Amino acid sequence: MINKKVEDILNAQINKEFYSAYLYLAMSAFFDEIGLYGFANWTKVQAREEVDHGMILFDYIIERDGTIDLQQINSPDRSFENPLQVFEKILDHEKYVTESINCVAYMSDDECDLATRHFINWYISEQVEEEANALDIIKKLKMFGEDKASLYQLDKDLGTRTYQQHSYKSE
Ligand code: OFO
Repeated sequence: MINKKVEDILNAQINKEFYSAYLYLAMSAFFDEIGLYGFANWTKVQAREEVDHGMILFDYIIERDGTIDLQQINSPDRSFENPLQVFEKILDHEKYVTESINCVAYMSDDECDLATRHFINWYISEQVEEEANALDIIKKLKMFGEDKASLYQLDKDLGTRTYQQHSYKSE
């Protein structure tokens, strides 16, 4: 049986992961509208990964004999202007999610829930990767400036990203 405070913070995290999926889908639609189909692909694949993040939490709560509490998902930000601004928003959002995951870790420690403390390590590592990915693309976009040929090449590169289902137990 899972501790109530830990259960609550995990349920709140499910909501944040599904919000992340909404946010990336909104970004994907924006990129599609402006004809950057590789960027649209990259953000759509990321949206699917975010759903996996939510589902892994969902399965974990059930495995611990907890209660699922699905909360309302807010509409995502849609004030997008250009690729650099979108990826700066992504980095800010992922930093926020990292803080949120850290709070789950702190809560697990406070409540002496070592199973959740162990479980959440996977998310801590995942957040390092998510922030690094966003930062990498920001650096490239800043380096290219107004160079359309480089943007075109990056769009092609981001178009090669493929979805692979994330699964906590298999990793
Ligand atoms: Fe689920 O990591 Fe991004 O938001």
